[in-house]
Amino acid sequence: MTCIFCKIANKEIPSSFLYESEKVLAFNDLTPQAPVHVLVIPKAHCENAGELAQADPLALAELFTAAMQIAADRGLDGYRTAFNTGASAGQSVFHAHLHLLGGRPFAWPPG
Ligand code: DGP
Repeated sequence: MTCIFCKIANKEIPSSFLYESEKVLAFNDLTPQAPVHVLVIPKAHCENAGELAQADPLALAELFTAAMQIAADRGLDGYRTAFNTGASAGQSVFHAHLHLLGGRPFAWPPG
């Protein structure tokens, strides 16, 4: 098992979780790009968001409800969610993960 997020999900790497349910986990990003930068992942391995939508649509939906709850817990009045899919779009970890970013202004369109 070489997937780093599977290792986190399997508790092989000690991490502190901001949210945990049967299907989903959330933890702080190692290289935060905003004052709040949380990754919300399915526990089961899936390469990207589209594959997760096919494999387990309820888990995909829960990534968003978990993000909403964490954003409320952190007092964010707005936040950005993003999935990078494929290396050309900036995906570097090939286990689906929702980025939850907040605590600073965000430009649109994103870079
Ligand atoms: P992406 O580039 O969209 O695949 O995002 C991967 C994110 O995962 C990136 O922001 C850095 C983060 N990351 C990579 N390895 C680890 C890790 O071991 N622990 C944590 N907490 N975050 C990680």
